Amino acid sequence: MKKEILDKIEVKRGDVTKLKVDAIVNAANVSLLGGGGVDGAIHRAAGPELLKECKSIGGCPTGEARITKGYNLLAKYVIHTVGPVYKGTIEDSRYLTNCYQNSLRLAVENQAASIAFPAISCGVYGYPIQDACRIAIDSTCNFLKTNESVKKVVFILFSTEDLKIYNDYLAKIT
Ligand code: AR6
Repeated sequence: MKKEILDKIEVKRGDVTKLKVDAIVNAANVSLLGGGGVDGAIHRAAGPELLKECKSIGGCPTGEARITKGYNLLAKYVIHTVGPVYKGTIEDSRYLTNCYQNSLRLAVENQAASIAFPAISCGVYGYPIQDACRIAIDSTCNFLKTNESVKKVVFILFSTEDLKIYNDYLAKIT
């Protein structure tokens, strides 16, 4: 992968709700009405206005994305995407690829130059982190090849194990 693409990617350990980027991505569900995991953390940190705006959207199909304001978060926007519940079929990877592409597309449309992704589908939804990591990085790199307005993509991982998987994959494609 070209250096100028990889230079836009940052991988780190931490809590996505604490990041000061233009947009953070939420691993939501089709209702967009909140839940556990990173979704719960984002709603708690953003405050009740976020749920109000989400209710007005009326849901989001798997693989698609919707944007709201960030309210009490440091991020200006929250991009809510719905990852697949892992079943071990070919559709899983297609849906997960769509999540990354559609989230990045919304960032571009809203002039968000920096965006942070948690590991979509890798918690409750059971996606194996190794496979999900490859999809996250490959689909992001492909997107960045043709869209220059996104300057920085952060992959924020909750555990050191997940962080290592991302760093190892990045090293492999460098
Ligand atoms: N910052 C960064 N990563 C986090 C954080 C955080 N604050 N909290 C958890 N993670 P999950 P999913 C990691 O389960 O698998 C919700 O109930 C976590 O360790 O949040 O897409 C929704 O409403 C894991 O690696 O999302 C849906 O119903 C990753 O984020 C369902 O869960 C994703 O885990 C979505 O499941």
